[in-house]
Amino acid sequence: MTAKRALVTGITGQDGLYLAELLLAKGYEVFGLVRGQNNPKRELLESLLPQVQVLTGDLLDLSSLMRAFAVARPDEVYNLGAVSFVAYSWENARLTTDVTGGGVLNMLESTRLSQDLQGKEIRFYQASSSEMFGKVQEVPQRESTLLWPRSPYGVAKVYGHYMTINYRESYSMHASSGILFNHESPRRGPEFVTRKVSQAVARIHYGLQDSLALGNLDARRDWGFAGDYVDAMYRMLQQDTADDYVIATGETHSIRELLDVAFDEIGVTDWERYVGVDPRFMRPAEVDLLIGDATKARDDLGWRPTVDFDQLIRMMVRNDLERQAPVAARLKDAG
Ligand code: NDP
Ligand code: GDR
Repeated sequence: MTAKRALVTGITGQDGLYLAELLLAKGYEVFGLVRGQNNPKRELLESLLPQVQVLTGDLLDLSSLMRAFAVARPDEVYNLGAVSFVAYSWENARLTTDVTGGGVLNMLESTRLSQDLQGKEIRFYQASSSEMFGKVQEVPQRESTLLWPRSPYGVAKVYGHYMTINYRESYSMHASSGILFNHESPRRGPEFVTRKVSQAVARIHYGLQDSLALGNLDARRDWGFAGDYVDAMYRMLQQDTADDYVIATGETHSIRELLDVAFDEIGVTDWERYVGVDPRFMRPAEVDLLIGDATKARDDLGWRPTVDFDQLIRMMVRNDLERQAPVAARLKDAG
């Protein structure tokens, strides 16, 4: 049997790397879209996963996407590329709208046209987000919960989500949307709160930094492990029928609880002496409470999370302790 072919956008991001590993392990030929003429993350991708075939392209550039589809001739497409940092989306609202929202349309249209050209079905996955729920309308949030986004990022994701549904309904495409709640890992970008905390805790442990400035400590999120969540993406595209699924742990925790666990890993119980609140990290509008109901994914996809909040945060702190150890050793040697 010939290997299935997958095209992944956002392959240099946290989820892209985990998904590429999963697909390669399943025997897929994986093609990854990388943007920019000199993207430093390309090197990292190529050293980590040399089997991935890199294609250059940008979600803003339909011609580059059509070219990537012509080369990859994919059976499955995972659209993970996005401007994904919510705080940044207020300062770069147009760019976020174009990439995170408009990029989905470019990908759907490329999929539709390539499907006609290739004469075979192409299954499509859209990386939708719990940020679409925004202002709390229902607890826990499920597929039918009213969407009320609270950031330019959230609004752009709603556009992509409905466009995916629209292509499914208009053209009978196998287009699924995963409404994923926050998921983290040692590969999480340091701008996101879990990694910002795990990195700072490790540096505080080694005396490399003595304080940590954060924003809203009362926000609550449903945090899971990225490795589990990419498996849900894959499972969605193996279904006979495309659909939308909430992917979440069903547990919610505050930033304060995150700090409790992260500092506990280095034996510190009074983290208040290190942590300060800085208004620069407060958002113009906040999503106060996210907690997801993934019953549909459990029943239809057989998916469930394998890593809980405590394990996840400790995994991240331990990884940052390892990463910071050589820095601390160099500093000690120097003086
Ligand atoms: P990351 O921020 O780690 O990765 C984003 C990826 O998008 C990077 O590979 C980035 O490339 C790429 N990208 C950005 N702009 C463009 C562009 N113009 N053209 C092509 N590619 C582009 O995100 P995650 O891996 O965490 O998330 C993956 C997807 O899932 C995103 O769409 C995100 O919005 C969504 N999501 C994430 C959740 C989470 O908790 N992680 C939850 C719900 C949804 P480069 O490396 O060059 O910057
Ligand atoms: P989020 O993740 O906005 O939920 O989006 P992030 O980790 O940035 O924020 C989570 C919560 O923590 C609060 N917070 C801080 N956040 C950051 N980044 N830095 C701080 O200093 C800080 N202090 C408090 C935030 O206000 C917020 O309430 C992530 C992204 O991966 C999106 O792409 C994805 O769609 C959603 O998760 C689901």
